[in-house]
Amino acid sequence: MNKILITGACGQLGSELTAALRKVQGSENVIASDITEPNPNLGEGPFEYLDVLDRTRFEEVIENYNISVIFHLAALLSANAEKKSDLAWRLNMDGLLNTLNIAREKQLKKIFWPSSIAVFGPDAQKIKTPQGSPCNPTTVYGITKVAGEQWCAYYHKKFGVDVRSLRYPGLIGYKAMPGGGTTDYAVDIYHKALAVERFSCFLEKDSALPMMYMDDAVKAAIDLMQSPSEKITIRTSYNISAVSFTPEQIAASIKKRIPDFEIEYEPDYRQEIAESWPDSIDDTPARNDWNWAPQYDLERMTDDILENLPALIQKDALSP
Ligand code: AKB
Repeated sequence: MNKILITGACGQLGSELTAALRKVQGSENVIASDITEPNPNLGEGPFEYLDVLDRTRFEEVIENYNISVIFHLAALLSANAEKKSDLAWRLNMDGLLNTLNIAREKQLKKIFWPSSIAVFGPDAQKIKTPQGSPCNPTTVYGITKVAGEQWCAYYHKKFGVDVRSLRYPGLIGYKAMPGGGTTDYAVDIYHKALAVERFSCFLEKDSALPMMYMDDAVKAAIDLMQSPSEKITIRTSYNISAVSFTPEQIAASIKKRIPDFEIEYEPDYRQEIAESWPDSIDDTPARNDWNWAPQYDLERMTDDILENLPALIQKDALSP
């Protein structure tokens, strides 16, 4: 059984990926790590305090647990990266390079690293952006993701590191909150709707963005990592797509189930980031190479969140 390390495990994707991998691989084989306290969403299992910029400590954790696979998720997202560009470059680049160098030196089996639709900029095809569209981002986060993709392809070609990657769209889940992203509004909106609060959206009502429900995001990472190496023809990062919607469309989907829900639009600096990204993504290579297919559209996602989130909110309210 492979021993897996997840960096940034307390984040939005990390929490749910850790819990899912623990179910599949056994709790003791999945080591969660982060620079914050572990949260209950991770489930039972080992946790290590790990700053991925501390190479010595990183290697120590790899050795102590005999790790052979890393899901390296620790990063700053788009909105935060615009505000803290130095930190974004250091964390997003040096964290990845530490991971790739450790993988190379210790001959680890596999690495997963998330890229993003943020690799695309205003010159990319806006609708159904193909895999090979130009990657000329106008955001700090996008620049780190394009550079990261090139490092992944380089380490694979030059040193045989089996690193695999997905260009995630905005991820929507109800268990863990995102932080510092441009697509975060699509998570917050459900919380405000259930709290019967008027929701102020930081994007314009017609800003379409590619999005994905968390169950699909977790499944995509696991499917990609389980695919035979020879099936992986793209070593920068795969486009993957699920749904695409505007704030007005997600609000309408909620209003169908919560008729009193109200939304207003107060676009801020994140509007410019959103405008530089695609409206929707073409993911043909992922579908052809490793049979990628999403399970959730907007309506199914809204049903699932509005069915499960109330119980979670109540549990949180009751916990000390
Ligand atoms: C963000 O909004 O920064 C992320 C992303 C699209 O990569 N969710």
